[in-house]
Amino acid sequence: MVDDHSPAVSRELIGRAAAAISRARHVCVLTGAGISAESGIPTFRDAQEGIWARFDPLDLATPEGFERDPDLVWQWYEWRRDLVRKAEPNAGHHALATLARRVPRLTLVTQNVDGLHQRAGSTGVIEYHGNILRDRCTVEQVVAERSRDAGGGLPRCLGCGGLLRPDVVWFGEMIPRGALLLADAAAENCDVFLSIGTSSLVYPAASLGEAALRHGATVIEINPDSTDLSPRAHVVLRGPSGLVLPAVLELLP
Ligand code: BJW
Repeated sequence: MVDDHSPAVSRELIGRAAAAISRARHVCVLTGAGISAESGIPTFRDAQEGIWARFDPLDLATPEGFERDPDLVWQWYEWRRDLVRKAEPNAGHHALATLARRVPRLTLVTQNVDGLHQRAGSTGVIEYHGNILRDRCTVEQVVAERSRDAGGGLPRCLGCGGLLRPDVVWFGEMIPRGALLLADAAAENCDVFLSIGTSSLVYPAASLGEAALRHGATVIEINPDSTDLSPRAHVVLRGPSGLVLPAVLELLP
């Protein structure tokens, strides 16, 4: 099946990945924007479309960008929220939800803010960079509801009237403490670490694969392109996760 669409991924490599997973007591999975690409959500390194083509998403996803032009940043987030609401989980998300039932323990850490893993049936997902569908009050620093009388202006907090922002982690901001600790522990204690659809450029998420390597895990990468992690991974499956993950599942005993 994968061979039809993705000749670079041999059955032998898929078999090696499946064999490592079938022996594992604890599988830790880190996903990035690439796993949602097949659901129609652009990655951060994809060329942006339409009016967003002029902007670098990595500039918009910063506290400085929001301070400079909150209206622009909100427009970008509203556009992405709309994409996320209309998107459906793809075969890669579904395969990971199934995989969790086929191994003794699976920890799923996602850098994605789209909630598609949960919608595919994954539970206990560690949202490392937050969730785009939630708002946070910039004054109270808590998840907040929107005031209804914003009058077409920027969204305001129902409780205190403060400016709202998306409840996500921008560059220069700390990862939520609980997510950081749980993800570190999983990376350090797993037997198999799966890095899926991430460029492995953004830290501290990118350090999870490095921690897994240091602690002796078998590291498997699924990505159509090469990343900084690729030369150190034990198995590299060069293909789209929506094709590769179901093929790995098929070969599990
Ligand atoms: C497919 C596919 C298919 C395509 N199938 N695959 C050195 C050490 C430590 C930290 C730093 C450091 N230098 C700088 C830093 C700080 C910074 C950082 O890492 N910068 C780098 C650019 C160098 N990190 C931070 O600021 C983090 N916080 C932090 O470090 O706190 C401590 C601190 C505080 C104060 C000062 C200093 C330190 C926070 C990072 C927050 C990142 N936030 C974003 C936005 C989230 C909200 C939103 O969505 O709007 O998170 S940016 C963006 O990057 C987003 C992503 O989650 C993240 C990672 O991107 P990802 O998922 O890898 O996507 P892409 O687009 O990069 O790659 C997609 C991949 O998919 C590609 O490889 C494709 O090939 C592949 N693909 N189709 C499978 N079908």
